[in-house]
Amino acid sequence: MTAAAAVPAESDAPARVARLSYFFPAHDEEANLEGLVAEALETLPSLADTFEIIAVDDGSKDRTAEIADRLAAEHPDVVRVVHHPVNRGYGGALRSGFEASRYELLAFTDGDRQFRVADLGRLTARLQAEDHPDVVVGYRIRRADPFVRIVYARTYKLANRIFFGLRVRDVDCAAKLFRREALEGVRVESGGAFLSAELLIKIRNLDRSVVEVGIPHYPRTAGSPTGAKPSVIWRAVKDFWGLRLRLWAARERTLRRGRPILGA
Ligand SMILES: Nc1nc2c(ncn2[C@@H]2O[C@H](COP(=O)(O)OP(=O)(O)O)[C@@H](O)[C@H]2O)c(=O)[nH]1
Ligand SMILES: [Mg+2]
Repeated sequence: MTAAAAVPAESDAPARVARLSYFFPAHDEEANLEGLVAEALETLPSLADTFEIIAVDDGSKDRTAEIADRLAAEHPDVVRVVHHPVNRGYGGALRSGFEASRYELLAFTDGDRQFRVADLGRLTARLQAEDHPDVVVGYRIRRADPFVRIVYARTYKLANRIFFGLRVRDVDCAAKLFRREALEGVRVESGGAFLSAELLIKIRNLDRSVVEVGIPHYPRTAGSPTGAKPSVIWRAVKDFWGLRLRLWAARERTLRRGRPILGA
């Protein structure tokens, strides 16, 4: 989606960065949380000189909140938790992750262990390639989800392309890396799953460069997926059309709506 066509998708630039905030949304992820934080604690020292791990507990009803608080108490310098007393939705959880992040580079994955933390190295390496992109987004090399999800995803991708001109291979791939400057001045409105697309649409509108890198994806082995619940899809459809119609009606005003993604 940028003028980066001449640059190879994978990069052999060094993956190590100075300071990285890594966050993930967790909604009823008691079976994944501890393992994911352990994986991050083991991996991130080889990817960043300084890092923080932020779990966003989005009104979980299982033991996610309690486990997250314990992990933060055990690793006070590096593990932090944001709690939402009431569930806000995927986009709301990502927003809290962005707002809580303190470092110059911000990365997230999902909290369900469908990505390996070590694979964020593919994103950090690409960020440090010669063309110096502002944002690196993953695309799932072989998506490990049921067929029906792949059909939904294709339709969604096409709709984003037609109605927003968004040309990314995998809009919803939950492995993304941002330079803080790339997020400055970006305001978002969605609280649901449309946030990932909205963010890319708005970043692109500011002419910041977004490049893509392939990333392995694994089946969920614990907990249950909720990404294709009718309520989640309905909310994304409403947010999608809400943004599209408002952009047609009053483009500049619409771009000023919403909250700054980095917080007020
Ligand atoms: N914030 C938030 N996150 C959620 C919600 N439902 C799921 N998640 C998280 O979003 C990530 C992806 O969810 P998942 O159900 O695996 O969706 P899928 O991979 O699209 O099927 C996981 O980290 C979940 O914990 C929700 O209602 N709110
Ligand atoms: Mg998942």
